[in-house]
Amino acid sequence: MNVLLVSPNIETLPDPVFPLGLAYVAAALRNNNIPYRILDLCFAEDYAASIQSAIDDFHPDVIGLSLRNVDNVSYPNYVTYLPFYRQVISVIREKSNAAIVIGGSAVALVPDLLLYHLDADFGVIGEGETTFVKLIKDLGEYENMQDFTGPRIVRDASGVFQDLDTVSFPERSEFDNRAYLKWGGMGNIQTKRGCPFKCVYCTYPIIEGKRIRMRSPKHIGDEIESMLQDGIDNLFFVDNLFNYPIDHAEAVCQEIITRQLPVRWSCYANPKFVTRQLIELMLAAGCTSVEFGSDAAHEAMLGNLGKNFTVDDLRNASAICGESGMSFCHSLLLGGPGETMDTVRQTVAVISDISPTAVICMIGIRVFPHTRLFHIAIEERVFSPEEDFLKPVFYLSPAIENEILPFVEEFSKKNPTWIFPGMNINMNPGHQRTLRRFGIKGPLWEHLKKGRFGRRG
Ligand code: B12
Repeated sequence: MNVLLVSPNIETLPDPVFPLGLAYVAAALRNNNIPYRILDLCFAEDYAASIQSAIDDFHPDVIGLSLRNVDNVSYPNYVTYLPFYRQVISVIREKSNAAIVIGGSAVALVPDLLLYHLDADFGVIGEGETTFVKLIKDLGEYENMQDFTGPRIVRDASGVFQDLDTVSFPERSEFDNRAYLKWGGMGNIQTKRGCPFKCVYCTYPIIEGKRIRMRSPKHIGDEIESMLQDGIDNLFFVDNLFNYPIDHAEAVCQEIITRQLPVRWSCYANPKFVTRQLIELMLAAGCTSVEFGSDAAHEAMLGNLGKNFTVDDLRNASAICGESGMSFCHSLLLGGPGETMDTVRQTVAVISDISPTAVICMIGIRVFPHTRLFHIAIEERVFSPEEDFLKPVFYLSPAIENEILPFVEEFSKKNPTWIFPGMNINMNPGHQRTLRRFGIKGPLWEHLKKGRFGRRG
C-alpha cells in the first residue's frame, strides 16, 4: 500500500506553518514500514502539476490530506480554505482511484460536513498516528479499494496516546525545513496534548481532548537536539498553553538550559500561571516572547468568555514580562456574549495601559459546533442548529455590531502595535516577506515597532 501524504495548507499569514501533524503521521507510517511520500503544497509553484507528478511517480493507493484550517476565523474579511481543498481533491480524483483520507484539526471540528463537502472517502478524527495506520492496514485487506464502503468517519479511542513519550518524533526529513525557517521564521514542537480549560468558544478540548498528557523533558530535549542538527534553531511550542502546568514548563526550560541547547522560541501562555521564576527560566532557556490568550481585560467579559483569570492576573503577568525584558503580546476577542462598547473601551484602556509589545485583536468569534458558545448562540437565536458551520459563522454581540468597525478604524490610526487581522490593519504581507528575507526569525509581532509595518495588508 503506497501512501501519499499531502499538506494543502498554503496560508502564509501570519506565517507559513510547518505541518507538524502530518510529520507525526509520517513517522507512524515509517515505523510500520508503510511506503509513503510527502507532498507539501505550501511552497509549490503549480499545485495541480505537483499533485499530478506525485501520483504518476508513486501510484498511491491511499492519499492522506492534513486539513489544518477551515478558515482564518477573522471577521469581517474572512478567508475560507475549503474551495482550495476541493480543487486539490478534484485534481486527485481526475488522476487516481486512491482512497482519500482527510485528517487534522479541521476534520475534528466539522467531521461529517467536511467529509461530504470535500467528497473524501474517510475522515479521521483526532490523533492520526495509530488510527490512520490501522485504517491503511484494513484497506490493504481489500483487493479493490472501491469495495471498502465510504464515505466514513473513523475515530478510534485507542488512537489517543496516554504516554506521549512512546510517540516517535515527527518525521521532518522529507519536508522543506529551510523554507519554513526562512519564510515562516520558525519550526515547531509540541510538549503536551489536551486542554482542561473551559473558554466558551474554544475548540482545543475538542481537537486534543480535555485531559492533559505531557511529554517528559528528556524526550522534548532529545527532539530539540535533533531539530538543531537539522538547522532548526528557532521554534514555536504549539501547546495550547506552554505554562500550564507550571512545573512541567519549568522542567522543560531547565532541560534546555542544562543541555545548553542554542534555541530561540516562543509560545502561548495563560496569565494566571505566570511567575517571575518561570519567566526568568524561560528567558534563560531562549524564549523570546509569549502570547497571552487574554481575550478581554474586563472582569465580566472574562467571566462571560469562561476565562480562568482576572484583570489583576493580566496586569501581574504583563508587569513580570515587562520588568524581565520578555516581549509579550495579548490576543483579544471583541464581541463575545455581553460585550458593549463600554466593555470594549475598558478592555482597550486596560491593555493600552499595560503596554504590551503588540496586541492581536479579533472582532467577533468564529463559532464551531460542540462549543458552549454554539449553545449560547442557539439560545440567543443568533443562528439555528441547522446553520452551515462550514461557512465562517461569527458571534458578534448585537450591542456593538454597528459601532465596532468604525471604532477600530479610528483607534488603529494612532495605535500601530495593535494588529486587526480581520481588517488587514497593521499587518502587511510585503513587509513580512522583506523581514524574512533579511533573516528575521520568530513571530513578527516581536518586531512591531511604531510605524514599521505600515497600516494595510
Ligand atoms: C500553534 C497554533 C498556531 C501557531 C502556529 C505556530 C507554528 N509555527 O507552528 C500560529 C499562531 C502561527 C497559528 C496561526 C494560525 N492558526 Co492556529 N493553531 C495552533 C494550535 C494551537 C496548535 C496546532 C498544532 O501544531 N498542533 C499540533 C499537531 C501535532 O496536531 P495536529 O495538526 O492536529 O495533528 C494531529 C491530528 O490532527 C492528526 N492529523 C493531522 N494531519 C493528519 C492527516 C491525516 C491523513 C490523518 C489521518 C491525521 C492527521 O494527527 C496529528 C498527530 O496526532 C491549533 C489548535 C489545536 N489545538 O490544534 C490552532 C489552529 C490550528 N489554528 C487555527 C487557525 C484558524 C489559525 C490561523 C488561520 C489564525 C489566523 N487568522 O491567523 C493561522 C493560520 C496559520 C497558517 N499558516 O496555517 C485553527 C484551525 C481551525 C479553524 N478554525 O479553521 C486552530 C484549530 C485553532 C482554532 N481557532 O480552532 N496557529
